Amino acid sequence: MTLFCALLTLVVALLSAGPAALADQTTTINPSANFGTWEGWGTSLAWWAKAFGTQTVLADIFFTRNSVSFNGRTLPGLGLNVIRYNAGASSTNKDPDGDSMVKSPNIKASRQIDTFWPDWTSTDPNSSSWTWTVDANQRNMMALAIARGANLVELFSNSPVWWMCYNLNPSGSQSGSTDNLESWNYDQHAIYLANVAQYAATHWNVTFTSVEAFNEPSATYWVGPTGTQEGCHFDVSTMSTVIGFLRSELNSRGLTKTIVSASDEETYDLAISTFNGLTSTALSNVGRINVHGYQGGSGRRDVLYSDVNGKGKKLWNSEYGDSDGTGSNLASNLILDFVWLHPTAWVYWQVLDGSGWGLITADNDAKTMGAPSQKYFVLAQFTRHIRPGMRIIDGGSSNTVSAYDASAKKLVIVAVNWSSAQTINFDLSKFSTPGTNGALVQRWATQIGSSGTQYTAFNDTFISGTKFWSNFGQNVIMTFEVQNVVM
Ligand SMILES: *[C@@H]1O[C@H](CO)[C@@H](O)[C@H](O)[C@H]1NC(C)=O
Ligand SMILES: *[C@@H]1O[C@H](CO)[C@@H](O)[C@H](O)[C@H]1NC(C)=O
Ligand SMILES: *[C@@H]1O[C@H](CO)[C@@H](O)[C@H](O)[C@H]1NC(C)=O
Ligand SMILES: CC(=O)N[C@H]1CO[C@H](CO)[C@@H](O)[C@@H]1O
Repeated sequence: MTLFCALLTLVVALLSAGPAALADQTTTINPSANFGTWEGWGTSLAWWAKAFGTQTVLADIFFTRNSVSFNGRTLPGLGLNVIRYNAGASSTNKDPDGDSMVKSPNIKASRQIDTFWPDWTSTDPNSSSWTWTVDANQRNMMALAIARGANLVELFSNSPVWWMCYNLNPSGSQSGSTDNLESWNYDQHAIYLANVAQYAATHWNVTFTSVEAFNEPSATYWVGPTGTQEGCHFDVSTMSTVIGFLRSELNSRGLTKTIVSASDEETYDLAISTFNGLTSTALSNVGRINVHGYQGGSGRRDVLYSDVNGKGKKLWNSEYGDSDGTGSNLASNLILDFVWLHPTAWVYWQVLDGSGWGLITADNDAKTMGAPSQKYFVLAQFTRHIRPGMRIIDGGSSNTVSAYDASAKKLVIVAVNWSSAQTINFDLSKFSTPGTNGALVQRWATQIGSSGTQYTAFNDTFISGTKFWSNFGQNVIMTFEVQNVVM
């Protein structure tokens, strides 16, 4: 770089750095957008519920919005209302041929979920081929969640029961890229899930909203010999066949209102190709598309939304997880979902787990619990305020999401500033009544990072004409509730 260029760069930098750092951002909330009615926030049960399913304090923390005492502090309950119950694939018995399950040497005991159908002799759930006493902890947490208001309950499978698999290993096929469900067991996999759904209705007072037979089925990493979880690859053509069996097995048990969801692919892009690869018959039997959020900041969320919405199907982000305890990845990916994917529900994978993955750090094998991470409070900024029944509207910028509660005339805004501290103005002029001039706007703030403010409430923000504003520190996420707003 020449001296002249360096000087010029310095001058340009000085000129732009000053005003930009002080500049306000204005975002105009657009109430005419309608991205659907919010159905809820959730978590999968599975491993953490197997480990901690008897702990009512955890049910209070995750499934109520109460203030809950936990390890000497008070936590704002997250108010989750969606749960996913994992129908297990593992057991230790011998089947009638004398075969037993092949277990990957790498799978932790906490990730092996007991099956209700350990022996293929009979499909009759009343027969001795079925055992309904296993998996008591996960079932207990499901009951605790429902008693606290969880109202959308999905039954899902990570792998068919081991004896339905070619290699008897519920962690996947030998290569990971081929089907592991034996072709003569397609209907058995459907019978398994339909029987669990029916038994739950008659014996557990649990009505599953939906049943999902696959988990990240196009992935090639469900390798049995090295696997660390239950998992199974399915070709798209196999998915179409199994979906048909599942629909008819549910129907024949009178569960015609229980929808079939599919296909819980790992990424938005795989979800697009699977969605477009299912037969039209299979698609007609699918009531909702589930996708996982592991593509992070990439992938065509917009294309998936338009494909799924174009066929009149609902869309959920049914599994999101990351190892970033600061909440930065969660906030940025969740906002991308609101802006581009438009799911009507959003489900965290494991609320208790190790190394940054859990909202509360925990070891599911040692059965020890630690502290909540900043990520817990970042998620609270959304889940405690954007509630089931609200209409998802347009926050007007890539860092703002917004929802509207027509019956309460309440507007909710969640916004983040990823850069240096600045003021963000929220322009409500597109509402016929943008709140009351001078009225209080309640706000809550959480510092994205390794420490800092955790869902702190403030009463210091007021409407001025058709807008209000707030001063954002760097990487602070805030939620605002504006009353008396009319579209
Ligand atoms: C199982 O037994 C119960 C009564 O104990 C009965 O209502 C139910 O229909 C039976 N299920 C099947 C599949 O036979
Ligand atoms: C069954 O569940 C419903 C809804 O979750 C609940 O209202 C009802 O009280 C439950 N019935 C029993 C007998 O527990
Ligand atoms: C803010 O005001 C509301 C309504 O008056 C009240 O319920 C709430 O406790 C106040 N919050 C704070 C942090 O003062
Ligand atoms: C996402 C967002 O709002 N970013 C803004 C944060 O603040 C800086 C200025 O300090 C703006 O330039 C960014 O656009």
